[in-house]
Amino acid sequence: MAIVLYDLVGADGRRFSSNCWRSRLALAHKGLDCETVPTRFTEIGQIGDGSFKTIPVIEDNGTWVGDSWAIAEYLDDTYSDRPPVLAGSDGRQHARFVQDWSRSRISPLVMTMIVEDIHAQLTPEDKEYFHATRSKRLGRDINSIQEGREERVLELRERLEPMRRVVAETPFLGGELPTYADYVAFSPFIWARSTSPFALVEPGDPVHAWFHRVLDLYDGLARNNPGYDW
Ligand SMILES: N[C@@H](CCC(=O)N[C@@H](CS)C(=O)NCC(=O)O)C(=O)O
Repeated sequence: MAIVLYDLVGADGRRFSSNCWRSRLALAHKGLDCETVPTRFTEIGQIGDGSFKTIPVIEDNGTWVGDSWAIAEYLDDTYSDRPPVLAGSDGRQHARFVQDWSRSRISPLVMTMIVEDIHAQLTPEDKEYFHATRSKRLGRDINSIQEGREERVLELRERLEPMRRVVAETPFLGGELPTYADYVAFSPFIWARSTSPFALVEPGDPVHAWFHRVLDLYDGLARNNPGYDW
């Protein structure tokens, strides 16, 4: 039976959640069948027993797991006969470092470059919800936050230097083959590509080439999602 993944969607069905894409790629990495349930922000509270505040959430034959990291651990523990996505304890530590680096140094900066573009992709109910929650979270109205992104993207590209040096040498952060570390680092990029024409990286940058390698994985699973080609 396919594993069910509750996946965040925009008004036209595009999948744009950085967190959900990590789990979607982890499932593909392990060759596990996955059935996605398109879910809007305002529908998350209706999932399962109603206790989930965020997605991704998976349901696997009656077992419910929320939180992308917990899902990756659950998949490796439960399907240890398949390729490990976290790749053992070293892989786990590596992915943990990349996740915390990306969450503290990359995603918050990317948010300031695409928050209005995300809002534009939502249904009316989700627009209202997103505007209220993100303006509160960011401490000001989201409608002015993107200004100056042309300058801030230079700062972002500077912050990418540690991973740029690795993917200039090996195809993936995981080495010759991708691991969860790649899916974590990829998540803010697919978030942006799915919602915004504003290019975070440009051709010629090793990070851009790596991004396109991950877009092509699993028969172009992420590339086939509606988005902007940069
Ligand atoms: N720690 C969670 C965070 C998940 C998360 O924040 N997901 C967002 C979608 S990208 C969400 O569900 N937000 C609900 C909301 O803002 O109400 C994970 O890694 O899965």
